[in-house]
Amino acid sequence: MNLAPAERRQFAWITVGAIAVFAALRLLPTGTNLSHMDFRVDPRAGNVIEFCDPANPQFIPVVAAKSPVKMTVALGQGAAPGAPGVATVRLATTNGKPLRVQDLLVTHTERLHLLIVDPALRDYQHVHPTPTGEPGEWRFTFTPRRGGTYRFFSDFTPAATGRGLYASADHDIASRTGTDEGALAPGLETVQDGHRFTLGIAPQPARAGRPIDLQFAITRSEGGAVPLQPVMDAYAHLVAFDEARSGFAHLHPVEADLAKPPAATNPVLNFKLTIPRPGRYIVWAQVNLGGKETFVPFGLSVAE
Ligand SMILES: [Cu+2]
Repeated sequence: MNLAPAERRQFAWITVGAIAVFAALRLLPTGTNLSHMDFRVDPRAGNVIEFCDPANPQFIPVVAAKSPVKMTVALGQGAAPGAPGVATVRLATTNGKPLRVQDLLVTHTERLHLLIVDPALRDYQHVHPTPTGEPGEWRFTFTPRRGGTYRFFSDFTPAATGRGLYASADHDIASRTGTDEGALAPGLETVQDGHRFTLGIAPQPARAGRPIDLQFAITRSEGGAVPLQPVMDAYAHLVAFDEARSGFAHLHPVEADLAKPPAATNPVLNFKLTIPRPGRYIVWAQVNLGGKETFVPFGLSVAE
């Protein structure tokens, strides 16, 4: 590049200007008033939630572990099986500081993920409450499909720590019918909405405390391309609950690169999971099929 002295000066000034703007932006506060100390849990409390390691996803015992964040859920009039109602979530640190928009980082396209499940693990919903403007208050429309004590698990990442954190709260939904078909007992293969969904498990049987490989696959019942599209920055999300709803594991495909979609006619996605206790688990898969959010349950037995 042959520049005249005037052009060269201009070039230098633009460079200096850009560096100054960058430095100034770096000095701006990130917006959060919370520090990592606000999310500290007294280690003497025991059973502290381990921060998650995305390379080795674990089952998180949210209920038993002491969360440094207290969560409550309030339901407005109207939330009944099949009928929508306004639900308000409040999040605050145990020392009383509200968790506002600027206190949470965006993870998987959202700041606050709520995983909601009924006692029978038949109605699983994944919602993203939006801030109301009142510090620490978040709102969403909730339509329970069933009655019973619903459990709401929140999944978020405080800006102060940059690490995933969890909290939970329960809320009763009065059942209109009073009938209960009991626990969900799905297998490892489900046909739903014109698609066949399978979950492969290795090794068989899966064992507590050992890494489990899950292989989630979809085919179209009539053949042809599966209209699989990303949802929340992944081609599929798997969430595993134990029967007691003591916590959950939230898994994302090993194939994390959205620019490399899985095979069109037979998409296969691999997941890794470690479950500490034996028992029966329900794994809910969430996918986007041609713009339609689809949820598919699988049963997973974990041996001693
Ligand atoms: Cu996810």
